[in-house]
Amino acid sequence: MRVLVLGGDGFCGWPTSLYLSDRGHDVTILDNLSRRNIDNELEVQSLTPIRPMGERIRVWREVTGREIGFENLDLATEYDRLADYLAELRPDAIVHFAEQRAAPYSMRSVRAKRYTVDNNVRATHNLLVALVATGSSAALVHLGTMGVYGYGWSGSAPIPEGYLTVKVPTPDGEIERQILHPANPGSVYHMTKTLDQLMFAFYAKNDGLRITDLHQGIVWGTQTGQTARDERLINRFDYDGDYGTVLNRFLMQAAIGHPLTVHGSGGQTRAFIHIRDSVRCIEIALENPPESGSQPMVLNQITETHRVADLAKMVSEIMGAEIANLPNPRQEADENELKVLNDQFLALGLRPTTLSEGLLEEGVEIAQRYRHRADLTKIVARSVWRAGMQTSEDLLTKLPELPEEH
Ligand code: NAD
Ligand code: USQ
Repeated sequence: MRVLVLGGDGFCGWPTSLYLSDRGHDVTILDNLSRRNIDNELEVQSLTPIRPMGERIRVWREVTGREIGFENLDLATEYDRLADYLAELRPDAIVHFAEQRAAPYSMRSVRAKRYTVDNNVRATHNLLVALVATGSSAALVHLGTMGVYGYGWSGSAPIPEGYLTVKVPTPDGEIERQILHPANPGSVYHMTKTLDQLMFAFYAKNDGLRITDLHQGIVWGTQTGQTARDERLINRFDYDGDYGTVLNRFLMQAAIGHPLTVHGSGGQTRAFIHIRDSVRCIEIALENPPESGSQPMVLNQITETHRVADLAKMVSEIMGAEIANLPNPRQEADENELKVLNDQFLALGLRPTTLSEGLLEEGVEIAQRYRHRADLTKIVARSVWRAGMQTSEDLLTKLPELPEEH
């Protein structure tokens, strides 16, 4: 397949691009490198030394003999270039990762809230209009989030895959309807993903676009079989308070001797998926697109759920790290239950890579290799959901010496 990967320079997009290229697909990346610019703005860098895009692609060619195309293009503001590009390239499939994806970043300032909405909503809408305008029949796979469902809305009832069957009372008795699961976003970022869902429903109905929306859980891990082939292909590892996600942060914190930063009591339960399963899920979704005329296909892209406090305990026991319970900068429930259905991916052949000591240790090893790149002032999360919420001071001022065996 000729596959266009939008946002292919990012944490999920880069390993996906390499995986699809390795599997024989003809891959072109479109990315405006905004994520690298946000690193500059936040004055923090990926813990792993990610290389410039040109070098990444050159090394991939050196290692495999395969070409990956790249175009620096802003989906949100360069509509005409996007439409020209789609008309010229005529992709068979498109994977859309290109959005501002950090919930804390989306809450940190008025500017960041507005940027997140402007960027994400316009990027997705421009893409949908351009597909229609160019008469493209490409299958679109979008990376959505488990966070569109919210946490705890349905108590301990399992979260279905996108749609909910409800009974509607009418004067003639009850009728049964399938509706999009009620949206219950917990941040401006998550809100943009709920808006994406409405746009997908409209363009699938009105224009027959073939859309799959993957409601993905928190992705953890760093390397895939492809990114590990050469150090210059290494994947991004975010650890800062805005972009670092909880399990990778705990692994990095354990690796550098920093206490594990549990927000509140750590009673929040979230869904997780390893990066290696994430790239495989995208391939499965590309191989199984919906028919034109059907509603967007929604798949829950998760393999397991865990409570934050349990993850901290597990990492602490394996690595001997301390646990720090910090004030929670987010407005979220102190604890929630979470059961999620992922039957479609399992039926389509996903073999889940669940959390294991070996994989956790692999994450810690990578973080240890690059611990000298860690900036201790960027670890505590300080973007608050409402003005006046309390955050912690830095927990460490100096990188601790590691014991001999490290
Ligand atoms: P990322 O920030 O590392 O990558 C996103 C990429 O998109 C970046 O390279 C960025 O430069 C690019 N981009 C953003 N706006 C763009 C625009 N207007 N035009 C062109 N390029 C643009 O994020 P990620 O972690 O790789 O996440 C990818 C997608 O998966 C996101 O949509 C995110 O919401 C979703 N997702 C991520 C996770 C996770 O844990 N990382 C979990 C669930 C869902
Ligand atoms: N948390 C801590 N300590 C930390 C970091 C986070 O206790 O050091 C807690 C948070 O308070 C929250 C939970 O861990 O309760 C998850 O936070 P996170 O930053 O790991 O994940 P989240 O903000 O939900 O966002 C990430 C991705 C986003 C994706 C989402 C999937 O950044 O792109 O959409 O995971 S999901 O969580 O399923 O909605």
